Amino acid sequence: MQKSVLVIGSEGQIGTELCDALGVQGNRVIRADIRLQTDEAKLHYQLDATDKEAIERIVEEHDIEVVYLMAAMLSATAEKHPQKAWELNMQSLLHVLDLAKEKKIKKLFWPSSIAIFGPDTPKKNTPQETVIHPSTVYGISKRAGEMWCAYYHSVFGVDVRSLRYPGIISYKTAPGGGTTDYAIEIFKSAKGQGRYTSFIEAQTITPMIYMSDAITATIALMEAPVESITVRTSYNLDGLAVSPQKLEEEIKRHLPDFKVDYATDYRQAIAASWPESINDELARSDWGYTIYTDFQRLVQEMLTHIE
Ligand code: AKB
Repeated sequence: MQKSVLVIGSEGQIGTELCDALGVQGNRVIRADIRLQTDEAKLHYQLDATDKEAIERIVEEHDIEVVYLMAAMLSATAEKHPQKAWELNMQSLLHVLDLAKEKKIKKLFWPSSIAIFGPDTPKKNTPQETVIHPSTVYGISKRAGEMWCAYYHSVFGVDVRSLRYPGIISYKTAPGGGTTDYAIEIFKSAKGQGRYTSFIEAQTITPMIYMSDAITATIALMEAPVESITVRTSYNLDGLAVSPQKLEEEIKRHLPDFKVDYATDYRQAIAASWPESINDELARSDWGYTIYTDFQRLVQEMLTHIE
């Protein structure tokens, strides 16, 4: 059945591809973003995600059932603008949680991140419940958001669902301000200049997934029957173990002259504070999380499509 869904942050890295996928599924997709959309064929609003009344107007005008709140300030930028990051990441979430509490929407998706984990979290096969002491502003906001989601679910019965996304690698829309962005820049440089300067150390591993797997997981979670959702903070999701060195080696199989130089900066400490691999048993057993794109295929796809 056709649903009206609102995607806030529709012009961002995940938002653009999520809107397309939701549209293909037959939903009526309303896009909202602080950035303007130039394609007039798309139903789009310019929206500040911290403006509750503006969100509410769109929800009422279009009889929105489901909201995907994808607007956020990511880890690297948030370290530069802590106050702004906190305001955007928290206010926007509390607004949509309140709309769900007031029964103006039925269901809500909100992304968390592996950034909720900190340097003292077990690095490998990180459990769903473990030591969670984030060391970044972004991580703190995501962990606080998870707790708000669990609170609104248990106290007000809000159907809010969430994933702890690993780094997401994609070619359609560039990410902005994340630490894992290097894993996209590297492909652009490989195809452009044949050389890349990495701000992350060669052997620092973080879990990452290809965009199509992130979108499939998001939609699977949102379509799962309510009784199968056992995690109301946010689900752990593992990814492929990616490092600059591994990317360099695999890209070289396609472009033998490619070379990576290293000039690390403050983002190295952020990446090093995150796990290398994640235990995602619950995501797999509750609603069937699967990674379809392996590392070799991901690299091949990125080199084929990135401009
Ligand atoms: C970032 O690098 O900030 C994001 C994330 C891991 O949540 N991609």
